[in-house]
Amino acid sequence: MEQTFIALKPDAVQRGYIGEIIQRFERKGFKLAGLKLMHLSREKAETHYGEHKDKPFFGGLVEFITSGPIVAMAWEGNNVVAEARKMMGATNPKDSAPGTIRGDFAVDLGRNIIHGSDSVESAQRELSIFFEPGELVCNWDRSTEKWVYEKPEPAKQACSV
Ligand code: DAT
Ligand code: MG
Repeated sequence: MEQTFIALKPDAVQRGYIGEIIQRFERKGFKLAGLKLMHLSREKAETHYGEHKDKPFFGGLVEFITSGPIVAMAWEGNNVVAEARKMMGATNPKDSAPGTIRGDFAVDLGRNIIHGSDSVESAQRELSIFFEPGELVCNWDRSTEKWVYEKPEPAKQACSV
């Protein structure tokens, strides 16, 4: 069972969309494995967005992501990394289809309200930046599991962080 890292950026928190966005992941059938409201340090922001450090928008991106509280989350499910990216829509909201999170809630590239890991490897790396060992909750039995999956897997006993 895969895990992904999702962050609701400061614009999502300020605009009051925490509940609505979380609801989309719940309704889909994904399972929550970690959740916290936090103010990201500059150091962690630079590590998280390290792949973009030579891009012209890097400074502004770090400023923005550290400008207010964010909601950091771990979500679990079959193919959740790719599915969450589909639910989020294209990076630039002007290209995000209506019905996607960015398509429905955002207009501007620099205020695109949500982050989601782009691969299983990125998810692992990012989860370990935002969550301390022991903070994720992987081993809880969800009573609806057999209504989400035809062949449900038992809850993970060991978390990835
Ligand atoms: P994503 O967030 O869809 O994974 P990304 O990793 O390419 O997209 O970029 C990270 C964030 O940086 C993105 O959510 C918004 C911002 N960004 C990307 N390209 C940009 C650009 N050309 N100008 C300004 N901000 C940009
Ligand atoms: Mg990215």
